Amino acid sequence: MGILEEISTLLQQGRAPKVKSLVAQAIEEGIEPQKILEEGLLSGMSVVGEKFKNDQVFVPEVLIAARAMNAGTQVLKPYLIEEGVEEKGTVVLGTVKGDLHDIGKNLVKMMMEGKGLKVIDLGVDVPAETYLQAARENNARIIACSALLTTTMGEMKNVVDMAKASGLDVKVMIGGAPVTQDFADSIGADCYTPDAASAAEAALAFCS
Ligand code: B1M
Repeated sequence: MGILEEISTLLQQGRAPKVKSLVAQAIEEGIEPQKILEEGLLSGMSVVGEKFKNDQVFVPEVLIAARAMNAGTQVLKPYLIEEGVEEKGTVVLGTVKGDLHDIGKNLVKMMMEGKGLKVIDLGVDVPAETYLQAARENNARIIACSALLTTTMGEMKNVVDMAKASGLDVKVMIGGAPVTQDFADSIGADCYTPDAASAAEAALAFCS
């Protein structure tokens, strides 16, 4: 079994310390950090997601896998972000109200910081008004919303509507597994991106 496949398997088993050390080993072996993220960590997490959907694993197993995912991304973090880049703008980021998923959001944060953007991380379960208040207080150019549940995506419309009504010069970016370009268009969001790396690119473009 190759090292990336091994990382994926160990992540599915929730073996955080082992995932951490294998990610470090993969870096030492010269494997691209982005490849380790996609073909090791994210690939393992997607198997867990499928099993979760089919009732083959349950919340505790998913949480343990999520912990292993976080252990791996912490090792990757310094390699995914460019050092010494000057600050290019401020982004207010969070997972929308009612939604506690934060792994994707944390990846978005990591990638945005890697592009030299300052990220105010509001965490999870963030009401629309909190995004707006934080954007105002921090003079942010962007509000970035993540949602993983079809039941919480609707909160993004509240953020867009409040941002428009506020008169602030702020763009609203959205993303997360159930979110699509069509949905973004339907609620009038300024930008949808399918993954963390393209979210960071788009945010930088808005700030430039
Ligand atoms: Co939940 N969960 N979960 N869960 N969970 C999903 C999302 C689900 C698809 C599983 C399934 O059924 N297959 C399903 C949603 C179904 C739906 O809405 N249609 C689901 C459900 C139902 C639930 C609960 C309701 C389960 C229950 O309690 N019965 C519950 C809800 C809790 C709540 O939020 N109120 C719940 C709970 C949990 C855990 C707490 C156990 C755990 C979260 C732990 C944590 O986040 N700290 C969890 C997990 C881990 C998952 C799965 C397995 C993995 C999600 C993940 O982290 N993926 C997930 C299944 C799946 O997605 N396949 C599932 C890895 C992550 C990197 O991907 O977040 O999509 P993702 O981010 C991607 C892109 O989407 C994008 O960038 C990343 C890639 O680069 N992206 C953005 C994300 N945000 C972005 C923002 C952007 C741009 C791109 O711009 C701003």
